[in-house]
Amino acid sequence: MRALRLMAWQSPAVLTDVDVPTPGPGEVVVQVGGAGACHSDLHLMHDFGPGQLPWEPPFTLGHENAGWVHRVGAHVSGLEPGQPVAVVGAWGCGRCARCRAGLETACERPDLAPVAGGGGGLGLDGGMADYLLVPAARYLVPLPEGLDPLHAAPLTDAALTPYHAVRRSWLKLTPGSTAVVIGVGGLGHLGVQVLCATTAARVIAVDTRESARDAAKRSGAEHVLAPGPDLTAQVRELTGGVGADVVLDFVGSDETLAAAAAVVRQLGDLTIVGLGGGSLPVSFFGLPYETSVQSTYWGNRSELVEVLDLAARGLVHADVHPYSLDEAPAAYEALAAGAVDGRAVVVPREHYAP
Ligand code: FEH
Ligand code: ZN
Ligand code: ZN
Repeated sequence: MRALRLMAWQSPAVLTDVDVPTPGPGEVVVQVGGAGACHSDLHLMHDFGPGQLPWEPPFTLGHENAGWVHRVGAHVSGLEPGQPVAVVGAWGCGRCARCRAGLETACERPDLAPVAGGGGGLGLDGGMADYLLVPAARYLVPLPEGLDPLHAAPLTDAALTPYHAVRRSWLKLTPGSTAVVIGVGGLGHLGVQVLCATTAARVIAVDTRESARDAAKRSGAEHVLAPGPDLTAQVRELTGGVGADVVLDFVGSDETLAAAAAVVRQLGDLTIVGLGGGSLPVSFFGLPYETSVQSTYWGNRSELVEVLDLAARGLVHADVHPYSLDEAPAAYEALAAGAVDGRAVVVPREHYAP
């Protein structure tokens, strides 16, 4: 089968042929119907080096996947060939205290997991291929009626990550509150939708690109702003001088984190979602009183079930731009050039083929 593989750090992914996987006991082979192209993959190709992550290339990219059950291994029940499924991305050990609580993104026994701190497309072969080997049936969630793998794939990361981040701040996103979304790209546009679908907050979206600000408006943002020297004053004017209760930085650069710190309200949450590599000095008087600065990482199976429900009801909808598997390198080139509004999704096949 064809696969887009990261052969070495700081090298572009290459399309090549590999064996079709066969499921062992407890495993499932998924026929891929959608594999989202994530900015994190660009970091894998261009920024990270040996030893920086707990796993090493070569592996097939694609950690945002959906498709159809193709073959199940011994002892697997409840899944049938042809059944449309979303793939839970973070593959923990399933046995430690965190995994037993359903928090596999925080697995504390990486030595027992299929891959330490990763999953398909993050250290193990992912979904940028015709088939994906999933090590356990619990990493699959049947799709609700009316949702196809092409539109479900982005929900497993680009929607799940913001959903998990917003969910952690739900108590602060009350009527009268304001949320600021910095960066309206693949995750940010869905972050706006998640805020509008699950909270009473007014949403202000910030992006350099007019097309992204338009996408934010379509997604429900009440105000859209361009970053710049007036941003802090504009946000403060829109919030009666107090700032935003929750700021979600989907870029994570020095500049965007500084902008986030300048607009967050006392008692607010400043959540770092993007992997931009930026940092933010945190000190008692350097931020408004009782501001919580936090990172956030992906989301878990139970949250994915909730996100899929939102999508099935039309409350969240990924703007997808499909690419064939042969066009996958071009998808990442467009992503790197900032030319993708919504989410680029690689589609190895459009329908299930037994
Ligand atoms: C990928 C690799 C490392 C950290 C975070 C990520 C996200 O893209 C997963 O959602
Ligand atoms: Zn990702
Ligand atoms: Zn674990």
